[in-house]
Amino acid sequence: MERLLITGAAGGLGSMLRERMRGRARVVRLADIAPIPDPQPGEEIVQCDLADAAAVDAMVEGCDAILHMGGISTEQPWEPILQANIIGLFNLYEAARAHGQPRILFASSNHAIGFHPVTERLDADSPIRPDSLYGVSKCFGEALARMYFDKFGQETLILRIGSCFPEPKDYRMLSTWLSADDMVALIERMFEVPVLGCPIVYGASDNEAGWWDNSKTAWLGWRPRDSSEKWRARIIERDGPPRPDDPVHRYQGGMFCFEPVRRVK
Ligand code: NAI
Ligand code: 15L
Repeated sequence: MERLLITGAAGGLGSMLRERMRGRARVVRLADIAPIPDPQPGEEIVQCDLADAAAVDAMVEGCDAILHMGGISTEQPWEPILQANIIGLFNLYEAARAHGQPRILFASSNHAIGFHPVTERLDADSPIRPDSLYGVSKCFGEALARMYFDKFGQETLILRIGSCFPEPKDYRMLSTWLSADDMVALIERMFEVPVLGCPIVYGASDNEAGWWDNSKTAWLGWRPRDSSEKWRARIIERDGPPRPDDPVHRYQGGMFCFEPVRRVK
C-alpha cells in the first residue's frame, strides 16, 4: 500500500495503530485536530479539524485506505458531536468519493446498541439502540457508510468497538474488551479480502462473557485470539462482585445509558 491515513492519530487507538501499522504502507499519514508528537521517517503529519470540509478533502487526497479513529469518543454535548462525528464524517465520505474511494474502517461503537440488555446476544442484524448522543452519532456514521456503499460502492468495515484498552478496566469490560492484537488482525483481514462490502463487525476479543455474535461476518476470516478472562479474579477482588440491582450492569452500554443529554456545555 502506498499511503495509509489514520485519523484521530493523537488519541488512544490512533497512537496504538500508529505503532502497529508502521511499515504496512510506504507512507502513513497521521491526522488529528490535536498536535501529533514526534514524526518518524515514513510518516506525514496533518493537523485538521474534521468539520473543515476543504481540510478533510486535502487530508484524504492520495490515500489508499483510511482508519477513521478521529472524533468525539465519549458522551459530550450535542455541539461538539455534531461538528466532529456528524459533519466531520460527511466530510470524510465526500472526500473519499472525490479521491478514488479508499477502503475505510469506521470506528463505530458498542454505544450504537448500548440500550440492549446484557441478557441479549446481538448480531449484525440486531436493531440499533443507542444509549447516548454519542451512540446516536455512531448510528448516523453506520447509516452514512451504508448509504455510500449502496449508492457509490464505497467499501467500509463498520467496527462496533467494545472497549479497546491494554486491559479490561472493570467488570463490564470482561464482556466488551478488545485487545490491540485482535484489532490489528481484523484490520489485516479487511485489507486482504478481495471484496469487503460494508459489513458490521463487533469489536471484541474471544471473551467468555461476550455478548456479541460475529457469525454473519465469519467470511472475513477474523478469529480473535485473546480473552478478558484472565483479569476476572483481579477485577472482582478489587471492585467486589457486581451488585444485581446496579443499573450500570443492566444494559450493554453501562454508564453511557445514564448520561444526561446536553445541548452545549
Ligand atoms: P480518543 O478520544 O483517544 O481519540 C480521538 C481523537 O480524535 C483525539 O485525538 C481527538 O483529538 C480527535 N478529534 C476529536 N475531534 C476532532 C475533530 N473535530 N477533528 C479532528 N480530530 C478530532 O478516542 P479513542 O479511544 O482513541 O477512540 C478512537 C475511535 O474509536 C473513536 O471514534 C471512538 O468513538 C471509537 N471507539 C473507541 C473505543 C475504545 O475502546 N477506545 C470503543 C468504541 C469506539
Ligand atoms: C466507547 O465508545 C468509548 O470511545 C471508549 O472510551 C469506551 O468508553 C468504550 O466505548 C466502552 O464502552 O468501554
